[in-house]
Amino acid sequence: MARVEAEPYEFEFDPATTALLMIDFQRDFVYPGGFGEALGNDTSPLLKALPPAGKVLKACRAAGVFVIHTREGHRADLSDLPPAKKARGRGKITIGDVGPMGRLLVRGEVGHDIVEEVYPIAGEPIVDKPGKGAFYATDLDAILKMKGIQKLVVCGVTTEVCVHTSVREANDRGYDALVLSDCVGSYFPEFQRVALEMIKAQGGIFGWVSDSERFLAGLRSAVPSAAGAAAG
Ligand code: TIU
Repeated sequence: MARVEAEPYEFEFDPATTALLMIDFQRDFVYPGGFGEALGNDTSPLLKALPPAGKVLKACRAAGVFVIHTREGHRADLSDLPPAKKARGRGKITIGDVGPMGRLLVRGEVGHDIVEEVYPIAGEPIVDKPGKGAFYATDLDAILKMKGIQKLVVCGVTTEVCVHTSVREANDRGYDALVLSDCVGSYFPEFQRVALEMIKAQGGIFGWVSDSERFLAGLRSAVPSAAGAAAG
Protein backbone atom coordinates (compact mmCIF):
# COMPACT_ATOMS: atom_id res chain seq x y z
CA MET A 1 0.00 0.00 0.00
CA ALA A 2 1.15 3.51 -0.81
CA ARG A 3 0.14 6.32 1.54
CA VAL A 4 -0.12 9.91 0.37
CA GLU A 5 -0.58 12.91 2.61
CA ALA A 6 -3.75 14.56 1.36
CA GLU A 7 -6.86 16.43 2.36
CA PRO A 8 -9.24 15.77 3.98
CA TYR A 9 -7.11 12.83 5.17
CA GLU A 10 -4.48 10.36 3.98
CA PHE A 11 -5.10 8.65 0.61
CA GLU A 12 -4.04 5.01 0.60
CA PHE A 13 -3.73 3.06 -2.62
CA ASP A 14 -2.38 -0.15 -4.08
CA PRO A 15 -0.46 0.78 -7.26
CA ALA A 16 -1.77 -2.44 -8.88
CA THR A 17 -5.41 -1.31 -8.60
CA THR A 18 -4.87 2.41 -9.21
CA ALA A 19 -4.85 4.30 -12.51
CA LEU A 20 -3.38 7.66 -13.42
CA LEU A 21 -6.07 9.56 -15.34
CA MET A 22 -4.67 12.32 -17.56
CA ILE A 23 -7.57 14.52 -18.64
CA ASP A 24 -7.61 16.55 -21.86
CA PHE A 25 -4.03 17.85 -21.96
CA GLN A 26 -4.77 18.91 -25.56
CA ARG A 27 -3.31 21.76 -27.58
CA ASP A 28 -6.88 23.00 -27.99
CA PHE A 29 -6.99 23.93 -24.28
CA VAL A 30 -3.37 24.58 -23.41
CA TYR A 31 -2.11 26.63 -26.37
CA PRO A 32 -3.27 29.89 -27.97
CA GLY A 33 -5.28 29.44 -31.17
CA GLY A 34 -7.38 26.54 -29.90
CA PHE A 35 -10.82 25.98 -28.46
CA GLY A 36 -9.92 27.44 -25.03
CA GLU A 37 -8.84 30.74 -26.54
CA ALA A 38 -11.86 30.78 -28.88
CA LEU A 39 -14.01 30.77 -25.74
CA GLY A 40 -12.31 34.01 -24.68
CA ASN A 41 -9.69 32.60 -22.31
CA ASP A 42 -6.02 33.38 -21.71
CA THR A 43 -4.57 29.87 -22.02
CA SER A 44 -1.21 30.59 -20.35
CA PRO A 45 -2.18 29.59 -16.75
CA LEU A 46 -2.68 25.99 -17.94
CA LEU A 47 0.99 25.62 -18.87
CA LYS A 48 1.96 25.56 -15.18
CA ALA A 49 0.39 22.12 -14.76
CA LEU A 50 2.56 20.48 -17.45
CA PRO A 51 5.93 20.08 -15.63
CA PRO A 52 4.48 18.53 -12.43
CA ALA A 53 2.01 16.39 -14.42
CA GLY A 54 4.92 15.20 -16.59
CA LYS A 55 6.86 14.15 -13.48
CA VAL A 56 3.89 12.27 -12.07
CA LEU A 57 3.36 10.55 -15.43
CA LYS A 58 6.98 9.36 -15.61
CA ALA A 59 6.95 8.14 -12.01
CA CYS A 60 3.69 6.24 -12.52
CA ARG A 61 5.08 4.58 -15.64
CA ALA A 62 8.21 3.54 -13.71
CA ALA A 63 6.07 2.20 -10.87
CA GLY A 64 3.87 0.18 -13.23
CA VAL A 65 0.74 2.22 -12.49
CA PHE A 66 -1.84 1.91 -15.28
CA VAL A 67 -2.02 5.18 -17.25
CA ILE A 68 -5.02 6.32 -19.28
CA HIS A 69 -5.49 9.56 -21.23
CA THR A 70 -8.62 11.37 -22.39
CA ARG A 71 -9.31 13.91 -25.12
CA GLU A 72 -12.42 16.01 -25.56
CA GLY A 73 -13.56 16.26 -29.17
CA HIS A 74 -16.01 15.41 -31.87
CA ARG A 75 -16.35 13.39 -35.05
CA ALA A 76 -15.33 15.19 -38.24
CA ASP A 77 -18.97 15.28 -39.40
CA LEU A 78 -19.96 16.77 -36.01
CA SER A 79 -22.75 14.19 -35.73
CA ASP A 80 -22.01 13.81 -32.00
CA LEU A 81 -21.94 17.56 -31.32
CA PRO A 82 -25.01 18.90 -29.53
CA PRO A 83 -26.22 22.07 -31.30
CA ALA A 84 -26.26 23.83 -27.93
CA LYS A 85 -22.55 23.11 -27.44
CA LYS A 86 -21.76 24.39 -30.94
CA ALA A 87 -23.64 27.64 -30.33
CA ARG A 88 -22.40 28.25 -26.78
CA GLY A 89 -20.00 31.14 -26.29
CA ARG A 90 -21.00 32.90 -29.48
CA GLY A 91 -17.32 32.99 -30.48
CA LYS A 92 -16.04 34.17 -33.88
CA ILE A 93 -15.05 30.57 -34.47
CA THR A 94 -16.73 27.63 -32.74
CA ILE A 95 -16.33 23.85 -32.63
CA GLY A 96 -15.66 22.42 -36.10
CA ASP A 97 -14.47 25.73 -37.57
CA VAL A 98 -10.91 26.06 -38.86
CA GLY A 99 -8.35 27.73 -36.59
CA PRO A 100 -4.53 27.91 -36.63
CA MET A 101 -4.30 24.34 -35.26
CA GLY A 102 -6.99 22.88 -37.51
CA ARG A 103 -10.69 22.45 -36.87
CA LEU A 104 -11.54 23.29 -33.24
CA LEU A 105 -12.12 20.24 -31.02
CA VAL A 106 -12.34 17.80 -33.94
CA ARG A 107 -10.68 14.39 -33.66
CA GLY A 108 -7.60 13.95 -35.79
CA GLU A 109 -6.79 17.67 -35.96
CA VAL A 110 -3.48 19.05 -34.62
CA GLY A 111 -5.23 21.06 -31.90
CA HIS A 112 -7.15 18.03 -30.69
CA ASP A 113 -4.05 16.02 -29.83
CA ILE A 114 -2.17 15.86 -26.54
CA VAL A 115 0.83 18.13 -25.87
CA GLU A 116 4.31 16.65 -26.04
CA GLU A 117 5.15 17.00 -22.33
CA VAL A 118 2.55 14.40 -21.35
CA TYR A 119 2.15 12.48 -24.62
CA PRO A 120 0.85 8.90 -24.33
CA ILE A 121 3.14 5.95 -25.02
CA ALA A 122 2.26 2.47 -26.34
CA GLY A 123 0.00 0.57 -23.96
CA GLU A 124 -1.70 3.66 -22.53
CA PRO A 125 -5.30 3.83 -23.76
CA ILE A 126 -6.60 7.14 -25.09
CA VAL A 127 -10.31 7.67 -24.49
CA ASP A 128 -12.00 10.10 -26.88
CA LYS A 129 -14.94 11.75 -25.17
CA PRO A 130 -17.61 14.02 -26.65
CA GLY A 131 -18.47 15.69 -23.33
CA LYS A 132 -16.84 17.20 -20.30
CA GLY A 133 -17.10 14.03 -18.22
CA ALA A 134 -14.68 11.20 -19.04
CA PHE A 135 -17.34 8.54 -18.38
CA TYR A 136 -20.12 10.00 -20.53
CA ALA A 137 -20.49 8.13 -23.86
CA THR A 138 -17.08 6.43 -23.50
CA ASP A 139 -15.69 3.00 -22.60
CA LEU A 140 -13.59 4.37 -19.71
CA ASP A 141 -15.59 2.53 -17.05
CA ALA A 142 -15.32 -0.76 -18.97
CA ILE A 143 -11.54 -0.35 -19.34
CA LEU A 144 -11.07 0.44 -15.64
CA LYS A 145 -13.24 -2.54 -14.63
CA MET A 146 -11.32 -4.94 -16.94
CA LYS A 147 -8.09 -3.78 -15.29
CA GLY A 148 -9.50 -4.12 -11.76
CA ILE A 149 -8.95 -0.43 -11.07
CA GLN A 150 -10.50 0.94 -7.88
CA LYS A 151 -8.72 4.26 -7.37
CA LEU A 152 -7.76 7.13 -9.63
CA VAL A 153 -5.02 9.73 -9.46
CA VAL A 154 -6.16 12.67 -11.54
CA CYS A 155 -4.24 15.31 -13.52
CA GLY A 156 -5.58 17.49 -16.34
CA VAL A 157 -7.41 20.53 -17.61
CA THR A 158 -9.49 22.34 -16.81
CA THR A 159 -9.93 21.91 -13.08
CA GLU A 160 -13.51 23.10 -12.69
CA VAL A 161 -14.78 21.78 -16.02
CA CYS A 162 -13.55 18.41 -17.32
CA VAL A 163 -11.57 17.42 -14.23
CA HIS A 164 -14.47 18.21 -11.88
CA THR A 165 -17.12 16.57 -14.06
CA SER A 166 -14.98 13.44 -14.41
CA VAL A 167 -14.19 13.25 -10.68
CA ARG A 168 -17.89 13.58 -9.86
CA GLU A 169 -18.72 10.84 -12.38
CA ALA A 170 -15.96 8.63 -10.93
CA ASN A 171 -17.26 9.19 -7.40
CA ASP A 172 -20.77 8.11 -8.34
CA ARG A 173 -19.35 4.95 -9.95
CA GLY A 174 -17.54 3.96 -6.75
CA TYR A 175 -13.98 5.03 -7.57
CA ASP A 176 -11.83 6.91 -5.06
CA ALA A 177 -10.15 9.86 -6.77
CA LEU A 178 -7.08 11.81 -5.69
CA VAL A 179 -6.67 15.13 -7.51
CA LEU A 180 -3.16 16.65 -7.60
CA SER A 181 -3.56 20.41 -7.17
CA ASP A 182 -0.47 21.49 -9.13
CA CYS A 183 -1.17 18.99 -11.94
CA VAL A 184 -4.57 20.45 -12.80
CA GLY A 185 -5.09 23.86 -14.38
CA SER A 186 -7.80 26.44 -14.83
CA TYR A 187 -8.11 29.67 -16.82
CA PHE A 188 -9.45 31.25 -13.59
CA PRO A 189 -7.34 31.27 -10.39
CA GLU A 190 -10.46 31.64 -8.24
CA PHE A 191 -12.12 28.62 -9.87
CA GLN A 192 -8.93 26.59 -9.44
CA ARG A 193 -8.93 27.30 -5.71
CA VAL A 194 -12.60 26.77 -5.08
CA ALA A 195 -12.91 23.69 -7.34
CA LEU A 196 -10.23 21.95 -5.28
CA GLU A 197 -11.90 23.02 -2.04
CA MET A 198 -15.20 21.55 -3.22
CA ILE A 199 -13.66 18.13 -3.86
CA LYS A 200 -12.20 17.76 -0.37
CA ALA A 201 -14.95 19.52 1.64
CA GLN A 202 -17.48 17.63 3.74
CA GLY A 203 -15.02 14.86 4.58
CA GLY A 204 -14.06 14.38 0.93
CA ILE A 205 -17.45 14.62 -0.74
CA PHE A 206 -16.03 13.86 -4.21
CA GLY A 207 -12.51 12.71 -3.34
CA TRP A 208 -9.11 13.75 -2.06
CA VAL A 209 -6.68 16.57 -2.92
CA SER A 210 -2.89 16.44 -2.65
CA ASP A 211 -0.01 17.70 -4.83
CA SER A 212 2.72 16.18 -7.00
CA GLU A 213 5.40 16.34 -4.32
CA ARG A 214 3.37 14.57 -1.65
CA PHE A 215 2.07 12.04 -4.20
CA LEU A 216 5.57 11.24 -5.47
CA ALA A 217 6.86 10.81 -1.91
CA GLY A 218 4.05 8.33 -1.20
CA LEU A 219 4.59 6.44 -4.45
CA ARG A 220 8.37 6.22 -3.97
CA SER A 221 8.07 4.84 -0.47
CA ALA A 222 5.81 2.03 -1.76
CA VAL A 223 7.54 1.45 -5.12
CA PRO A 224 11.23 2.42 -4.99
CA SER A 225 11.55 1.99 -8.80
CA ALA A 226 9.47 5.18 -9.19
CA ALA A 227 12.19 7.28 -7.57
CA GLY A 228 14.66 7.58 -10.46
CA ALA A 229 12.02 8.53 -12.99
CA ALA A 230 10.54 11.27 -10.84
CA ALA A 231 13.95 12.84 -10.26
CA GLY A 232 14.62 13.06 -14.04
N1 TIU B 1 -13.67 25.50 -21.20
C1 TIU B 1 -13.05 24.80 -20.28
O1 TIU B 1 -12.61 25.30 -19.25
N2 TIU B 1 -12.89 23.45 -20.45
C2 TIU B 1 -13.44 22.68 -21.42
O2 TIU B 1 -14.23 23.11 -22.25
N3 TIU B 1 -13.05 21.39 -21.48
C3 TIU B 1 -12.20 20.77 -20.55
O3 TIU B 1 -12.11 21.20 -19.42
N4 TIU B 1 -11.47 19.75 -20.99
